[in-house]
Amino acid sequence: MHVEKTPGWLDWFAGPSQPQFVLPLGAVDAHCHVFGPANQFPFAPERKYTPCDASKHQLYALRDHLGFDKNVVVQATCHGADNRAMVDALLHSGGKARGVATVKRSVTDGELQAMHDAGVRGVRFNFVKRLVDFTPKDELLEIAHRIQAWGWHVVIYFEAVDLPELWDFFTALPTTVVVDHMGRPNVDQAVDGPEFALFMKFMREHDNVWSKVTCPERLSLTGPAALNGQRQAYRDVVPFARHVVETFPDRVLWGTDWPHPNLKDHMPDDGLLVDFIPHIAPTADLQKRLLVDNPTRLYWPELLKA
Ligand code: 0GY
Repeated sequence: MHVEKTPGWLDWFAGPSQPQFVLPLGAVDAHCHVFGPANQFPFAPERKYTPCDASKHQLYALRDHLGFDKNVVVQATCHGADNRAMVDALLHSGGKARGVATVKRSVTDGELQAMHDAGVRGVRFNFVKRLVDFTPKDELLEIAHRIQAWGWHVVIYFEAVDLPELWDFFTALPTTVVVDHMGRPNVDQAVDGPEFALFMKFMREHDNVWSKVTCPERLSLTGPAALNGQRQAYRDVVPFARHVVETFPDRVLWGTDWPHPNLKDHMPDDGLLVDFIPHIAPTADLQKRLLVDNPTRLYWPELLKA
């Protein structure tokens, strides 16, 4: 079956460079996706975009190339609440991938248990209007209370401008809450300006809230241009991500966001993205917490008990 990609869709970067930054042993790419392949796992009818295929084999080849040990595969909106592609990726990872699902109120306990057995450890609530249709908050709250029984957490995706309106809902969530991409700050504003200050307050006042310090390629206005030939791209995002890492070193995660859905201007070289890490986590201790300790605590806690 051939599916037509969204016009202008950028395919992921083939042949990423070798990062200069050597990832610590046990590093986790804690935000990435699989798309299809569409002939095996069709995209959801209600999707807002149709991507290129991005298979589990390609994801795991990237993991090995970059030097990651494990992945957290997050359900992408093009698959709706049909989690089969993501679960299939987990089942073929040899225990090296955990997942975050999208579910509806109608999900059964048996389905949740099967996903748990496959390695799912969270659900994602998406509030980015270009990506999903609205789901009533009472439905989401009901889901959040149900998945607590499995020890799962909630991943939330929203844009900075919407945080004030969503604040009461987010702070009522009973689980650990992981924010995608720092709540998408506008990086032309000051790090200590009112918008990002609200995000920092959100984390400061709620110690169940974590943040992925991900997606400089999505947030940057300066883009991937290197500085003086250095492998330092997306420089305008550094102060935001570094502030979060240094303030909340035990509640941050990092991921590639491969295969980078919906980028319009450029497709990042994933090797260059890895070289962003030491700029936002400048010490070996911060790097180990960000890349190893925190994701292990959230997704593979059994390894810590061993
Ligand atoms: C991301 C960001 C985006 C897309 C999705 O599930 C998705 O479709 O998350 C986006 O378009 O900003 O985290 O991959």
